[in-house]
Amino acid sequence: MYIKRLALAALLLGQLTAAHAQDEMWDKSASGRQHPNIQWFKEAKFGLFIHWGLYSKLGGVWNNKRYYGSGEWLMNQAKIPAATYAAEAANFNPVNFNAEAWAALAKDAGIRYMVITAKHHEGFAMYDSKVSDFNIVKASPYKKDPMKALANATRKQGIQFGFYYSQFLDWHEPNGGGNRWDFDESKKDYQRYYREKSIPQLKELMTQYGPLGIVWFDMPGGLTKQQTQQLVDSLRILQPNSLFSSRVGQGLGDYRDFGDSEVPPAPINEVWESIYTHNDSWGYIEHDMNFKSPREIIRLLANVASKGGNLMLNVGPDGKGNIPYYSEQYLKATGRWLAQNGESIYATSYGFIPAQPWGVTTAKPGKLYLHVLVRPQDGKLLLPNCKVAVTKVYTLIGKKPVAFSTAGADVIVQAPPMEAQSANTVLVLEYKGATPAYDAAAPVTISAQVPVNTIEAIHASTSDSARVKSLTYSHYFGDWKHAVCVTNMQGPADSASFKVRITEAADFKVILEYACGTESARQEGELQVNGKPYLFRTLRSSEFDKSNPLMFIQHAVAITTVSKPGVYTIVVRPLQQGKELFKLKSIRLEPVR
Ligand code: FHN
Repeated sequence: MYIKRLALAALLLGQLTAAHAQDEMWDKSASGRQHPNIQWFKEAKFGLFIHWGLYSKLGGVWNNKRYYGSGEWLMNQAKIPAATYAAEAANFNPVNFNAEAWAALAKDAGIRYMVITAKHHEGFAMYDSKVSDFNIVKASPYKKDPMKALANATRKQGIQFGFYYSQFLDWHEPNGGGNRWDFDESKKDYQRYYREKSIPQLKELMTQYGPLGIVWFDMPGGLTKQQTQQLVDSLRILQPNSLFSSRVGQGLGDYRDFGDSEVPPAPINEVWESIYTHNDSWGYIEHDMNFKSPREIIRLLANVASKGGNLMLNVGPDGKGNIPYYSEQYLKATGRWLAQNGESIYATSYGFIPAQPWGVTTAKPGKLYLHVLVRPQDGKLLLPNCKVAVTKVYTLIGKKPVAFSTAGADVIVQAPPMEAQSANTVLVLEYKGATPAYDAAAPVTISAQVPVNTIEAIHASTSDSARVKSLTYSHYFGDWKHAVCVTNMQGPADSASFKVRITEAADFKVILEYACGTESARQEGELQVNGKPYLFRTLRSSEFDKSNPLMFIQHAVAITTVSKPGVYTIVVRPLQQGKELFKLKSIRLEPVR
């Protein structure tokens, strides 16, 4: 049977023919055909990404010059000739690599799946490949296959193991994608690259390392949709239970990966994953010390889970095989939080109560988990329009009863005193009856009991040519950021309006958070709160340029007095016809105390 599988796979794979590359958006219908083995992934919620390769040894430095951003792109950033770069393998000897220690760290961190780079764009295989000698066993003094050891150690910890494979970009190969500084792009035969390296290496990885939970493809190219489908179908024969990431390309894959460092602004009914790196680089960079704190990781995980997705957090081990100190410490700290609160993350779906000024929610049948990120001054956690029969509320840790009351369709939970430093305190609300649908059109709650209320652009109703768009830009090279903004507001008819529910009478300082280029600066805009106009003039922050930081300004434009609780409409629009007013990221309301 097994031989037959390989023969059939070879037959299918051999049918790949020349064509143009295009990478279509995720095909929702594809995700509608859920993989029979998808359930473990939906429940896993927290994965560990590892970028480890020859680049790790270089640590973001070449010819005594330091590079910033994606360390795994050093060869490309420094335009290092392939032969010169390949010679570095002779100095790559990760003698400190310890598969059991890495697997134990993943376990301690509460990780449920691990994906490691078997071959990144540099073309260097981190495993014993018979397809190309440019690999850790043949070309480095290490001479061992770390992937074999790590796969075994990881599975021993009960963690799903998978490979990342760059199926198209390969800067070592004349016919691989991406290396335009050594090889003439117009002379490249991508199909030959797929036939001679990419697909044979994928077959090695899928036949020699045991059952793979995931094959994580990246930067697709060089194949048509039909060819990609053929590739997927043929690889499925080798690993029928493995899940393929959507970056296999052409809208295919078993679950959707968002952009790097991107979280969708609201829950979506798909199986999806958000990927972040622990600092600013995927591969190790010795001078990148900007690690996310345990607090940031725990709150990012809660935010991602509250929208129904998985977080796969990346670490970049160095050239000796050491995981960076802060990655180890902060993954362990995250694991300690998960050891006590994991019930509110693992196997949850998004909560039916949208994000509130106090935090976010996740859910299991009959249970709503309240992730309290900001304790209101009066301790009252409003669950607006919470149409369930609440039976009890308690602290997740210690199961201590928590008082709650109902007022109309609202439920108000009286939060107990909390540790001021708590990254995320979880309360559990149990209820009887059906789970209500998530109401994406619910008004945004504004409270005078928290320091700041943020109305994100995703909640805007736009008119005329105004549009809500996700903008991608970068700080360092490859360090992608995403911001959902209201864009293209060029005249009074192009407005963004927001329905908000203000829960107390108070004065609020209104702050517009936007990006504004030179051409848009010094234009007049109008803010309305229930029709009462407040004028402002835009301030210059930065132009929008994907390769540069998009700088947002928090521009306080008004104090507004809310005389009684209720639902209000806030509108922002240009006062005159002109250039785009700005890219509005959020409106912040700070109660004046
Ligand atoms: O180019 C790669 C990059 O090096 C890194 O591997 C990320 C991880 O998601 N993927 C590509 C850029 O999105």
